Amino acid sequence: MRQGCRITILTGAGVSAASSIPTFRGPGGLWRTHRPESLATAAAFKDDPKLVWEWYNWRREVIAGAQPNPAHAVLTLWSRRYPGFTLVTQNVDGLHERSGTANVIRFHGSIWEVRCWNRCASAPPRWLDHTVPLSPLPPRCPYCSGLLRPGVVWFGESIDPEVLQQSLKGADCDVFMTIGTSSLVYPAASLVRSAKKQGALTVEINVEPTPAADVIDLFLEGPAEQILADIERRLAG
Ligand code: BJW
Ligand code: ZN
Repeated sequence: MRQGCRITILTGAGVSAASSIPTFRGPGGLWRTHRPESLATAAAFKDDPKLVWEWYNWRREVIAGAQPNPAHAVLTLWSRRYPGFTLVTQNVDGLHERSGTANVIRFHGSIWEVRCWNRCASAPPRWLDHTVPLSPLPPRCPYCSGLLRPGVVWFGESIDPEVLQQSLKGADCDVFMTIGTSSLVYPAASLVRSAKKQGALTVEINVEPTPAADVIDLFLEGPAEQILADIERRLAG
């Protein structure tokens, strides 16, 4: 990680775990009796928009009360130090941006954005709404009175083509780190594979191994907030 090194980072829910935001597939990942996988789909929203919004409303409250942790802080330092730095995050919580990280690509959108479910002609494609809690639920489009939906990417939906293109560009780097993600969800999980194919040194930081193991050069086992702080201490010292 010499000066001038092109570093690209992929983050997942594990990076926000130390900010007390539950991961999807770890302890606390279950909401009421529902698995996130069964709520994060357009079909679930169509079926019961109020239920899906209750889940997002709850998560918005948790996130609004959370603070970025030392993992976010180290990545913010690196984003200022390394010219080619790119951070692709699957997280919708906005904690990287709140921590001040430069060059963040939001792969799965933002929980703070809303969109008109009907894509009505009068509404912009998406807009910010920081209201916590949203009430009444489900919230309504101010332009057509139809439903609003969260500005996130659900299963079965495509990644914004420009976001995907920028992320794939980021995979052409010297060091690619995949941090705090289960590596189960595609196409995000393919980025480390693309980086490896293009000759990057691949590093994984996680409390347990993931299916990315076969393309990982260096596995650092432990909490991201501790390991990143440790790497930064060694770089600085
Ligand atoms: C710590 C820690 C600490 C804890 N320190 N670590 C190829 C193969 C198979 C399937 C597919 C494929 N290509 C596409 C698919 C289908 C699907 C998919 O991937 N399915 C698989 C699950 C089987 N993908 C899609 O549908 C995607 N779209 C797409 O491909 O479009 C083209 C297409 C269209 C139509 C049909 C088919 C294809 C879209 C995926 C969208 C995912 N959306 C969500 C919800 C976002 C909104 C919201 O937040 O509500 O994104 S699902 C959820 O999973 C969320 C997350 O960003 C994502 C990843 O989760 P993440 O971050 O990995 O969290 P966890 O909880 O799983 O893991 C946490 C990790 O942290 C663990 O490893 C812990 O050990 C670790 N950890 N504490 C370090 N302190
Ligand atoms: Zn509308």
